[in-house]
Amino acid sequence: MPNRTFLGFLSLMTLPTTAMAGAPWSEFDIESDGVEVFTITSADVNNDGRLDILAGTQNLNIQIHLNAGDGTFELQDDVIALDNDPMALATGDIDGDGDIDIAYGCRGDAFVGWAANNGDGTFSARTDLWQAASQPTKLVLVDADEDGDLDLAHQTHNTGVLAIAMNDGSGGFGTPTTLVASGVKDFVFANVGEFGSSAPDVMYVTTA
Ligand SMILES: [Ca+2]
Ligand SMILES: [Ca+2]
Ligand SMILES: [Ca+2]
Ligand SMILES: [Ca+2]
Repeated sequence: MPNRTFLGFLSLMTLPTTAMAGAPWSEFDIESDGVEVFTITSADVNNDGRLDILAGTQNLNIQIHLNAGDGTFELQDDVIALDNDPMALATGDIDGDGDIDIAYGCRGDAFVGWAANNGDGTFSARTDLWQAASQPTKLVLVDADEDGDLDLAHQTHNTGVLAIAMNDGSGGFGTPTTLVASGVKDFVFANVGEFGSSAPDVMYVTTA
């Protein structure tokens, strides 16, 4: 049976088997170099069939921990150099060439952008797309208009803006359309009803 995994602060915990649901989780250190990590996600960036770990860290950096398949990870530092600290990451094939690209949102300048995967887990120079109303705290790649490419939604800290920009199919994005102007705390895309189309709907929560 596959292990269920839980990712914490650059650590990994795994429940040995699903039959041992009451057993304690085992914890493994992945990286502890003292660099603050703001956000993590996982995706197979080098296309070897194993999920790698991506971390947005202080020092304007996105790190990738390549999964060796034996419970160890190989750090790739400064994979994407930024001008501000990345606070949100999202992964998906943004340019439609079959490999996993990375979208980021930074504090400070509040830029949202992305970088293209060269196919082997190395990345070409980043492209800053737009400046959000304030620091982005969540990014989601979703084909919102059902044209076959991943569109990019963001939510901002404090101001609580929810906005989305449509992909031209090759990673070019227009100006984001504001869906909710303020107060958004979280959101998710899912097709919860046939309101005239099969496209994903967006659900969100706001402050009172
Ligand atoms: Ca991999
Ligand atoms: Ca790609
Ligand atoms: Ca590529
Ligand atoms: Ca689309």
